[in-house]
Amino acid sequence: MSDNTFAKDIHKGLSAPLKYISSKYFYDDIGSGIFQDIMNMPEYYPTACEFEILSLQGQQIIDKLDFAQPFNIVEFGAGDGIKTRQLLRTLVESGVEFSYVPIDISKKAIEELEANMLDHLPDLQIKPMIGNYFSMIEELASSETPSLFLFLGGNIGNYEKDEVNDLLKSFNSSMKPGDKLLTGFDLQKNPATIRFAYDDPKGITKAFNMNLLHRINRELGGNILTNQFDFYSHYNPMNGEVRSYLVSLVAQKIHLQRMDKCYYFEQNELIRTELSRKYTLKEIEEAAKINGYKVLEHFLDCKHYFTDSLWVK
Ligand code: AVI
Repeated sequence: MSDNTFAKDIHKGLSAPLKYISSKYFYDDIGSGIFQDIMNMPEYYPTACEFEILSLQGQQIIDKLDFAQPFNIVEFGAGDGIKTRQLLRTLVESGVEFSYVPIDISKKAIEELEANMLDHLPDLQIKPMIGNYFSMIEELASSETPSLFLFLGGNIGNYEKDEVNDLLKSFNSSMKPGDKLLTGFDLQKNPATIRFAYDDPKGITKAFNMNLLHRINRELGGNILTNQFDFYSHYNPMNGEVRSYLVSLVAQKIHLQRMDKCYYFEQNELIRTELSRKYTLKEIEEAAKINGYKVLEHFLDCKHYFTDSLWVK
């Protein structure tokens, strides 16, 4: 992603009547480090839940695939790959013939992932692809080899409803009949559990959000006084949405040197930063149906907090 896209998106978001910054901008090097800290927090349960599913139910997931060998396991946005590694280990140890194809836009992320996977699983066949999901998935669709696509980590929760449908439809249009999709969905549960996961007592999630302002200062020559902003996050159990915001504590003007532009804030004005939607199993089944998939099975953790849901085209 070029700096120019960042500058344009920030300008657009801070000029909108309801200001926003896309959550994709959380993940610069510093933000990715803070996200690792979030995944290690006791309050942030999704990581441990999905780790449990992929460690303990790998064999059941594989049995459900019903693929001729060899096949591909294609992963969108693999991150550090620790959870995926649990599933891959089960496959390697049972002598299944498959290739692991992680896709990421960042060359650095892919190279690190490849080295790390091979450190732990030296017999793994890994064929990394650098680029955007859709062009890569089309390339894979032209081969005869069946594929399981992985979209893990609950990342789907960060998309608005219409974006979710667009994404699932685009995946579907590039999949072959019989290809499978395994998607991680965080489930609705006791609202207090969700609230703590997104507003932790140590302020790590706050730092994750504040890094957006630091990033604007670093990359766009901003003069933002970050202590003039606070973080606010809210879970609405009526619709399953966690919405996160930055709040301007005072009426203020910020200047971004890179674009030579000023942006004005009223006291208590919000910047929307993130949606983290929590699903019910019924909503997941509806999403599968309207986007051209059949649900094969929901693989749940023991607390029923999270599911990796396996669908077939
Ligand atoms: C990456 N994504 C699934 C995380 C989530 O739970 O929405 C990002 C996150 N935001 C705050 N904490 C974690």
